[in-house]
Amino acid sequence: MDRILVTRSSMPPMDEYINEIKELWDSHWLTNMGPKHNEFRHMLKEYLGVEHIDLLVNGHMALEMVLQAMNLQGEVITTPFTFASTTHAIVRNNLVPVFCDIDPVTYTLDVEKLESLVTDRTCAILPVHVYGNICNVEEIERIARKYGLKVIYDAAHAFGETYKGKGIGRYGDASIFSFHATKVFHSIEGGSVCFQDRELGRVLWDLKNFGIHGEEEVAAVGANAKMNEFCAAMGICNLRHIDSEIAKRKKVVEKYRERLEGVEGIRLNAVQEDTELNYAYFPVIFEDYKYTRNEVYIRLQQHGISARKYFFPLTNSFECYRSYPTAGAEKTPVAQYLALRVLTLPLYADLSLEEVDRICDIILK
Ligand code: T4K
Repeated sequence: MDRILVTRSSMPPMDEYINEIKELWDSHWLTNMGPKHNEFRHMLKEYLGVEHIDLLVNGHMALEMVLQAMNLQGEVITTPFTFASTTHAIVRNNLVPVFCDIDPVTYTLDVEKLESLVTDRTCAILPVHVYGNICNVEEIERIARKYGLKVIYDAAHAFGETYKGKGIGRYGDASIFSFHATKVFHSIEGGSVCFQDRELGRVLWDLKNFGIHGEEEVAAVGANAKMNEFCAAMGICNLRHIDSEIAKRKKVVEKYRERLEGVEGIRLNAVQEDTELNYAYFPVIFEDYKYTRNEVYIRLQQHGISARKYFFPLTNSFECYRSYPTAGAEKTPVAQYLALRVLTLPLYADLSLEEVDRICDIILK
């Protein structure tokens, strides 16, 4: 039997991609904001229902560069229950991460604990819509306004989601999406920043392309974080199929829920109101279940099934963050509790319902 991995990249029909990249052979134009890049950007703007969007080489650089573009200094309040990228982006901008605990139901920043972490050094809040669970955007906005803080959402998991009928990329000062191969929607590698302020967009554009304004003019100290034409072409193809991919994922999630909902000791992701989901991940919390999370993980491995401990360890327990005052998993007990008990089960559009049954049989046996 084939191994089942935690996810599998969606592939558009090969002919479609070949058709798309044939133009690249004809034109010899491969990168530097070519026609595919621009077409993809317009398509995304429409699909995501955002005001402004720019494309970057990946989700991480989108986050790192938007923080840089904001020219922030001081402390950034963030969650440790995330992929390494979120915290790294803060630190690589010479900013200090201040770790806030998470909400036990949504696993996103606990807004009850957020305000007490604001100091006169705080410059921004960087929450994560983890697993596609929407943060408490209203309360985060209220606190940010009260203290004059920027809000940058790591929406790497929340592509295409809406909250109260509004594209999720429209909340905060900026939101980043990841289009990595493992995501609900991908462009092989890729990412984007959605933002409200045109001026921020101009600075970001400089940062991603060496600050070049013309053949003889370099106006800013930029780097290179451009999306190439092959990635943009993949994004264009995948975007044509995104709705049916999400619909297929929904069926997989419904099957998991049917099998696992109500089982003693197993907690599933809470259903949020006013939210249109993308079914990015299927996290399961094993608390007082007859087997521990690690036992389930190993048992699944023995059957050729690779579930993942997203997100364990917490980023505030990484060796490289030891010296930060708020580091230490014990300081964020809810996040620590969940990180020790969570397993994200395999989920992708082509995962068959029979395979979901097999995974659930192994877990429940
Ligand atoms: N913020 C958050 C909250 C994030 O989760 C991420 C990325 C970022 C920011 C940064 O965005 P990017 O710079 O990556 O655009 C994966 C992804 O590499 C990473 O993008 C993602 N988060 C993270 C949660 O998961 P790994 O180390 O678990 O990936 P890997 O190589 O073990 O792949 C997982 C499974 O995916 C494989 O078992 C099989 C499947 N797969 C993988 C690849 C590479 C495919 O089917 N096709 C592929 O090409 O990090």
